[in-house]
Amino acid sequence: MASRLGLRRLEIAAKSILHPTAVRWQPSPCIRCQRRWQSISQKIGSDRVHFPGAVNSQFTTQLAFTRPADLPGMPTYRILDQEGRIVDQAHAPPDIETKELLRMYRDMVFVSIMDIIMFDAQRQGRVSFYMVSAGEEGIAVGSASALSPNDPIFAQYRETGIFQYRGFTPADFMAQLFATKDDPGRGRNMPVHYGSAKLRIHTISSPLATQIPQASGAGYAVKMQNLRNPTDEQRVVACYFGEGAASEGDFHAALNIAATRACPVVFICRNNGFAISTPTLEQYRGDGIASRGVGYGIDTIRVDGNDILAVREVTRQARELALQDNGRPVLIEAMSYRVSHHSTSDDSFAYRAKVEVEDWKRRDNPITRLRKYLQGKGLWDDEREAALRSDARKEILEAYRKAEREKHPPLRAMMEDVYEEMTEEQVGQLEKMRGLVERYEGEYDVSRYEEGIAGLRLKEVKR
Ligand SMILES: Cc1ncc(C[n+]2csc(CCOP(=O)(O)OP(=O)(O)O)c2C)c(N)n1
Ligand SMILES: [Mg+2]
Repeated sequence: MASRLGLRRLEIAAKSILHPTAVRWQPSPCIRCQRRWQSISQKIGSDRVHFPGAVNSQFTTQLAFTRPADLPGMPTYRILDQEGRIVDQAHAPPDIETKELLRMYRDMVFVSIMDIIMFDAQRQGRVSFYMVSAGEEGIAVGSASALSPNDPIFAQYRETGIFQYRGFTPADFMAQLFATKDDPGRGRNMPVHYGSAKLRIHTISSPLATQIPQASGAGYAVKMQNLRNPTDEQRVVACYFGEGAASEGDFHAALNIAATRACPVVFICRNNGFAISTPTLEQYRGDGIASRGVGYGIDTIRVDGNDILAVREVTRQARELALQDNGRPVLIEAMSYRVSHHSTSDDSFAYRAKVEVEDWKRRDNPITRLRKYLQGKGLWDDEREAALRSDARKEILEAYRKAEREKHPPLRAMMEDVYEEMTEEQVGQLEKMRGLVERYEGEYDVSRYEEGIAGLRLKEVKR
């Protein structure tokens, strides 16, 4: 209770900066407490008692368990069918400029081509690891296109399309994948763990669900900023995760705190049917991840993740909703199918049939769906397709070849940035390492690191 009152005080403080005369901190109870106190006075003969823990529950004499199997599944919103046609002719499709439609298409194609090239690069031993987002490009690109470029993003690892849409260049991707001196993470992360302060995308974390409570916290900070600076652009936080990550405790804590503190966070779950080799049937028994949002009192929608127009429209409206009433969370569950192996370390045909994958590839794919839509509108043809693919390939390979020749950051970078200044222990370890490399010259190839052996020298260390 003490911390809740503390947070409430903070909210009021932010409001009082905004409207100095209108809001003053008073030790009055928070809205939830008021509601609870009001609930004590009940009308005699009422058909419900406002229990503080369930304020709108009617009395019944029917003893019946609520059985999930009897409830209808949450519907899946879509605009386009698998042939790229508008499903409901009575509703005009969202008004999206041609330039934007083509940008979304190009970005999806770009990511899919980079995925093929880099998957092969791993197989050739040129990068240590890679993860593709085949079949899920529409979720990343479509949702990113509906956010403001200033909305902070927390992502998992299969949302390369977000980086592409926000302006990551082929050189940026390659710097991270090849751990070059130009990687802002200074080569200290596994490939595909991109991050960009400039593009407001927090660095990807390997431990699942790390980013979800972080997003709720950032959502609270953004809420305060929105309240304090009402004439500035009002922002939301976007948070992506897989349905597998939603099995982590962090997911539940994050959604609950975002709901109770009314944080403007758009949670976007990619439900692609698998957490590595575990199919969704073995991951949960409820109605997907969407049903959990409702459980936490969060406005929720399920969308066809292979329909980029639907993903974009749902995200656009979720963003608007998230900014209502000084902020509130929204959950989107985007349905798709993980066409690829989980990563380069996985062989998915050990646990699923090849024919199932081939079927999904052929039957439904966000790229072909949008392509058909564009062709139907006369905005795309085979010639443009060939040019796009060839240009993207050229651009990626050029950046790839350049990054492959680039040096890694100096070896001391592995110790830097942990603390503002290196600790004595770190300095000692650095010296020890230099001693080893000098002693066993020939065993360690340090030529691929900037400054070579000098990169381990103490005089270079910022202290
Ligand atoms: C805390 C934690 N547990 C386990 C893992 C190993 N792991 C990496 S990815 C993954 C599957 C995640 O599935 P999902 O969230 O559905 O994302 P998808 O790979 O399907 O995109 C697992 C279990 C991990 N990285 N972190
Ligand atoms: Mg998954």
